[in-house]
Amino acid sequence: MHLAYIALGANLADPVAQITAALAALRDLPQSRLLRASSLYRTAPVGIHGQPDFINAVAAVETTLAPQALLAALFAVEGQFGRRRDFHHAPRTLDLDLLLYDDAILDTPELTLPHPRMHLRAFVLAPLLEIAPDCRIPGRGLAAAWLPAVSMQQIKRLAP
Ligand code: PH2
Ligand code: MG
Ligand code: MG
Repeated sequence: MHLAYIALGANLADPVAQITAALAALRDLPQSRLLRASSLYRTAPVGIHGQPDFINAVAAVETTLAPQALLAALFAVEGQFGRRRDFHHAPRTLDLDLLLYDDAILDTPELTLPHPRMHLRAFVLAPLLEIAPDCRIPGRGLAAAWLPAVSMQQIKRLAP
């Protein structure tokens, strides 16, 4: 069994409904079990301009899928949610990013682990720390130690 963390994000077409439905879809991932899901967070776009706010969350999944197979399963769910890849950082109905897979460090064209920008994003760190307060990012130490550096990024936890 392996432990993976997945970031969910959406900023199109009723993103609260998209992320709620996506969390339900993660329950149906093959060879996997959804262990925990964070609250939903409303977050200002990071690194992109002139787009609507995002809804973000993080989920913990136990899986026997290898990292590449898990990534393929996540892409399949994005497809079910009508994700189109029109251009880099296009607004999206659903983005599922593999953040962590055990303490794997991996750098391939298809997949980089840990996710290379996760420690710079409040919209990842806050929900991740909600469900895994002691989480470590391989090569970067405690996830919690990165939170002060992103405190200017606007994020708001939504009432459950
Ligand atoms: N995803 C990005 C880029 N910027 N900003 C927020 N707030 N939430 C996201 O999910 C997000 C982003 C690329 O995937
Ligand atoms: Mg992303
Ligand atoms: Mg993505």
